[in-house]
Amino acid sequence: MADEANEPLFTVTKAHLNTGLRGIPVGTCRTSKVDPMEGLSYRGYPIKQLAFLEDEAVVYLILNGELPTNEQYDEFSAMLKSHRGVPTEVLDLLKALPKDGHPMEWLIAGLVFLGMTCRTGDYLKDTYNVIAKLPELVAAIFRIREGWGELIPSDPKLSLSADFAQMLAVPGADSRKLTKMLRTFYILHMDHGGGNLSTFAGKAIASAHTDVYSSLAGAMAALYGPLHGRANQDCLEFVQKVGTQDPVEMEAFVRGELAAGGVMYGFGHAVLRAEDPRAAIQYELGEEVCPNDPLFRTAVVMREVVVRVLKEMPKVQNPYPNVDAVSGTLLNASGLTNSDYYTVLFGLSRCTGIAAQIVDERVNFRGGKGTPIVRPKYIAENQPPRSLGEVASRCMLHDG
Ligand code: NMX
Ligand code: MLT
Repeated sequence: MADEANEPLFTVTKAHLNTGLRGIPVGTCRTSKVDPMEGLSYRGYPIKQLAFLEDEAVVYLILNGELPTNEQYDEFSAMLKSHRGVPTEVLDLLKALPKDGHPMEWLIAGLVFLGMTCRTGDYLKDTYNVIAKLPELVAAIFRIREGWGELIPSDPKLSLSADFAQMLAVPGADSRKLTKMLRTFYILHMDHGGGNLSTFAGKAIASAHTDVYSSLAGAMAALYGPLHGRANQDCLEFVQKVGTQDPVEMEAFVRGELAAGGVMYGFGHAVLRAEDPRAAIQYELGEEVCPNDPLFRTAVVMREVVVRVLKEMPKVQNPYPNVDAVSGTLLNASGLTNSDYYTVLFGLSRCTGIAAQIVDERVNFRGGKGTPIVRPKYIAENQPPRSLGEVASRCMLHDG
């Protein structure tokens, strides 16, 4: 009988080296799956079926493998509420951070501060802590950094994203619209398989038995990159720069940008090979909440024009919109106009999936032993053996 464990899944050739591990299986993921054509599902539920549920039910699903019954929901929600509350000393530390720092740098710092003050060392308890405390931490980052006045306390009657919206209290925003947008955004961004850069980085850090907070801080540093999470910030700026809803003018602009080596932010993906269902959900939501917003209308035209132009470039494996293509224009239309903060919203949500996967890798996999420390092989190159004489001929030996 064939030994299933030794069945080859993938043959690595030299051509796979230095390609960002693209397509090479390295582990298993139970929380979510990214099918190249169908897109994202959480625990087997396509994201479209989950996008408008209660956010804490989706958090429960990711952590526990099934949507909760009403009773389980109430119990879970109460348990999460008992973990709310960011220590005052963390809020005071945030107040001392340089305002010039990017909000993602504040989030990274905030996670480290939370670790110093709230760490239990138990991966699951620390995961509950992070999920429950992050909305208040991120709301504080906005309010302190933007000088929006006193911090607003958490409201125990509200679920995670509704509470987040009321703690943010974005000046001038339509709070009903913004709450709906933030809830959907929160659910759509929670998890995206095991191999996206921030998740992979967070799990790799945790494989050294580093705690959840520092592992997530490292993961957020990965998310901060413009090719990953920060594309949502750059994407709004890009839609603004496109500046026209005329398809002919737009096409000329797009071609010019690409000829100059520019990137079409919000388009393409390392795994997906069709339009991201999370983008499709957001285009639909935009038609409902901000159909006449000029930037939204521009983004809708880009959905056709950019795809058409990218399809002409054989090297681009996926010319279609990804999760970031339109999220910024919806947030902007709901009153959250400063795109510097969009990646922090992505991080607030993605920490859920990353932490859930860290729990699996640290305490559930390999019969509870956890996965070993991550240590892939790099093949040494251009390193001929050196003789002692060569050292002496190239540098001065110091006296000591
Ligand atoms: N605009 C311009 N060039 C692109 C794009 C794009 N949207 N997508 C891919 N390419 C280029 C890519 O730079 C590469 O060029 P080269 O070989 O000269 O280095 C070539 O096409 C092949 O890339 P792919 O294999 O299709 O994509 P890859 O897996 O390397 O990268 C992304 C995936 C997402 C980094 C890439 O599509 C991209 O840079 N997109 C724009 C940024 C973006 O929207 N990122 C958000 C991703 C989602 N997220 O939230 O993390
Ligand atoms: C995403 O949400 O699309 C990502 O984190 C990027 C990826 O899956 O590689």
